[in-house]
Amino acid sequence: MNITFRWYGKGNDTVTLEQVKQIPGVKGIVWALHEKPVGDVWEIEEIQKEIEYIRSFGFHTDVVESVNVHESIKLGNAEREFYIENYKQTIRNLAEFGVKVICYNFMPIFDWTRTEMFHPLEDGSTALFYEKGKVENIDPKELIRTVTAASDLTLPGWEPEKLDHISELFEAYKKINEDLLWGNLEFFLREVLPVAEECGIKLAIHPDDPPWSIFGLPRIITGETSYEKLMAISDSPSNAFTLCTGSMGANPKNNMVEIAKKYASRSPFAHVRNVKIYEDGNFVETSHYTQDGSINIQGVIEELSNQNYSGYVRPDHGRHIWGEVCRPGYGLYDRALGTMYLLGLWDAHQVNKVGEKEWVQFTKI
Ligand code: DNO
Repeated sequence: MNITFRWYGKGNDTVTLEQVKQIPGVKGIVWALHEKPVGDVWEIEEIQKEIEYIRSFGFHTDVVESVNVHESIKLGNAEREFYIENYKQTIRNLAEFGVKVICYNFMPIFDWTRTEMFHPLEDGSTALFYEKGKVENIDPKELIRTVTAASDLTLPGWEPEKLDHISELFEAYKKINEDLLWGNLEFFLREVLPVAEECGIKLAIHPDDPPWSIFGLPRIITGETSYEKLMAISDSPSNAFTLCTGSMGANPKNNMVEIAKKYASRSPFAHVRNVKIYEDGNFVETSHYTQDGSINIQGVIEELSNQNYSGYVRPDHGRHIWGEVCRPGYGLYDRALGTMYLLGLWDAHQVNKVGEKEWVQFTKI
């Protein structure tokens, strides 16, 4: 387990790399060029600048989250060829700097979706909240305004410019059902996977968050069946998954321990976080601690440890605690606590597995 921490860039994050450096066990920074418009090529000089800064703290830069996919590719329209070529060039440019994993998603229009960014929890902290009934009734434009108003910083997937094209996009997606979206994903993968493979990069698709259709838009990366379908598209080692316990696990039918058991070997990257799911389908994000939510985080880490998982793992969204003012879900404190929980679970399981004597040697390596 190679522990990483997501960071949004200098001037675009309330957390500094000096602070991240003090969280035990963090080896790498999960990064992206967040200022780049979706679909533009990430140029060598821009990548180099970001990477050099992160590496100057002794962190690796193996994982990028995300290189977002332009809507034309998801819609399969005439412009997709252009954007696919750009995507390929970005992959090649990232490979120049030794990037190993690119996380991406294939959600139409909206990325992660919540109705409240700072929902009060019983312990006095706040967290991201999803109210099913609200999403069923709210005007999507209103939701974009609510989400983007929550922070002055860029929120990936929630670019305010989206508002300018939202009606056109909804109109275009009227023609796209799940099957067609799968077809467009397949087209994209057939184009980019050979390039990724040649570059030694894994393209790790992120599950839809939440893993069900919203606003009548199709969502297709929702559970085990989606993984089976993805594997049927291509057996390239670059055709990979991002295992996200909180996204896929928001549907209680998805047993994340079983999913980790089956698909961790196809997942070079894992997001580990907890959510508390209510009977009405609402959910709230909690601390990473298993007992605080509905997802068996302990079981997931034990499963990864069983497999001696060597992929990249990051704590994911946390609560906003101790008065921290930060971007929604991405404060320092709760993700630092989450990191320690994940490492604790891992170490405890590993020690049981190999025995105290070997463990001591193992940690020395
Ligand atoms: C939200 C994140 C997502 C994720 C993308 C991956 O906090 O989990 O924005 O990065 O969906 O492409």
